[in-house]
Amino acid sequence: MKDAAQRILEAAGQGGRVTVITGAGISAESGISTFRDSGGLWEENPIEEVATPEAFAANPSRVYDFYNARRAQLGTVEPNEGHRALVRLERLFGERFSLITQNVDDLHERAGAGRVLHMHGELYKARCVDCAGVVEWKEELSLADACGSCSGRMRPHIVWFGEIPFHLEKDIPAACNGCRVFFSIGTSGVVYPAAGLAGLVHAAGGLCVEVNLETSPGNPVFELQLEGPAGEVLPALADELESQSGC
Ligand code: BJW
Ligand code: ZN
Repeated sequence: MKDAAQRILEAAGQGGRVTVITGAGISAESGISTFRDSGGLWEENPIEEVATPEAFAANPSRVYDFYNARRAQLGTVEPNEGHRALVRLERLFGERFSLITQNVDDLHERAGAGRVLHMHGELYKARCVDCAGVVEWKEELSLADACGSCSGRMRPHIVWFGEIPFHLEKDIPAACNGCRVFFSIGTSGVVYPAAGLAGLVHAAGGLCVEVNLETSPGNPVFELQLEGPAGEVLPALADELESQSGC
């Protein structure tokens, strides 16, 4: 870990941008299922039944049930050491640090993260299908719920397949342009455009670091691969980065 931390600090330099993207793997140790691992969410819930606009149009109750169950479970889990270690990295790098997540849970925020760019939406929000108004939503959502402004149908504030992820116009490009160190943490890297961000940073000469239970062998984008549970790798990395920066 000593050498990894040294390479990261060298690449980040004095003013370089440090950007993190997280996926379902970082919340796995909190008890939230990933999507594509064995026993993952897609096994019992096929994508075409729960995570496309067409699925919502054809059978909204099925889609509401899927997200109602996940929203209810979210209230029973806590952030883990991986989420907390990223807050230490945010403190270390300050304004130079950005956090993008594909996750729809709020565990980064509950661990103490500042600004989190939720590119695939948020479980604790609902959106009006007609006027696109977004509201906090911690309860069950159903066909009976109507928008407070225009009486339209409410849907989960989630980016389904075929829909355009959030923050792509300004904040995600700002986090990735000129980024010197990019961390890809707990994601299988198969869903685009999220999966393409590391490649953009690599092409522009930034150091890309993969943290995963099983790192991707031979992927030329990731010059540094730290294999293991995020809840163990990230605190160890934060210890080294803090110690080598004299914090
Ligand atoms: C650990 C660990 C531990 C475990 N420690 N690690 C061909 C056909 C059709 C469509 C496409 C196509 N090619 C591209 C597309 C587009 C499509 C896409 O990418 N499809 C591919 C699957 C082929 N993408 C889209 O449709 C996106 N929109 C789009 O492209 O719009 C067009 C456009 C974009 C930009 C500009 C202009 C136009 C939208 C994608 C929406 C994704 N939504 C979902 C579901 C909604 C959220 C929810 O319900 O929660 O988001 S899909 C699902 O996958 C979810 C996740 O955010 C996303 C990524 O999954 P993630 O996080 O990587 O989880 P897993 O399970 O895959 O991996 C977990 C990893 O953790 C594993 O690697 C483990 O090893 C690891 N792990 N425990 C560390 N303890
Ligand atoms: Zn409305």
